[in-house]
Amino acid sequence: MPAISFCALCSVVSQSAEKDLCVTEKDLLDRIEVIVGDITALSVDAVVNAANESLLGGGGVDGAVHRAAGKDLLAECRTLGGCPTGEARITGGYKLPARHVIHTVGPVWHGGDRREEALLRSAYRNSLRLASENACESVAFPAISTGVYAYPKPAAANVAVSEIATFLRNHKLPKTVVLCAFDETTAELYRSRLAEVQ
Ligand code: AR6
Repeated sequence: MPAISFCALCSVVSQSAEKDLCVTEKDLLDRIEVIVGDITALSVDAVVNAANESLLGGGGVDGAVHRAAGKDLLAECRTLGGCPTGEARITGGYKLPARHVIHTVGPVWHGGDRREEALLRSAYRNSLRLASENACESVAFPAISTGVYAYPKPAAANVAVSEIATFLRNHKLPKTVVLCAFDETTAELYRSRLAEVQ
């Protein structure tokens, strides 16, 4: 008979003393995957695009997503009328292997006193909500705001992992979230943040 303890994350009584986590928290960590690569190559139900408020394309991930999806993506984006920072919109994936693109707009980093963290949290949360509402079982995120928008990578990794974990605790969908880093440094930040909750 295993010792009864409290889960270190959610405080639910756990029957398993292993790593002091309850069964639910172990399942949760199995649902988050870290990879290094190009998000446009992923066969997931939805890829998240780090867009700007116009939703009409740009550089970085946004440029790569539009190039790979083809001009029909831009045509659908034109019908959306933009997207405020912290919100998200969903479109088809067109020539991408992904069925959908979830376009979200992260904050530009101004030093941290212009609600940047709240806006980045909201970008992750609203993207996950759209994925869930559209029956997406798998969704992949780039490191939103950490390129042109200059959000510090360690702080952004904390926001990503904590918002995704909170959402998955309360929702069955998406079943899997892929954190798609473009560089090993970012992947290592995700892994160490995830290890803290293990
Ligand atoms: N796959 C995965 N990650 C990528 C890829 C890729 N193909 N390309 C870049 N990254 P950024 P932001 C990483 O600048 O900071 C655009 O012009 C990159 O290394 O794409 O949110 C939009 O139109 C970085 O870690 O997005 C906006 O104007 C991360 O993705 C603005 O940039 C995000 O970098 C948005 O800036």
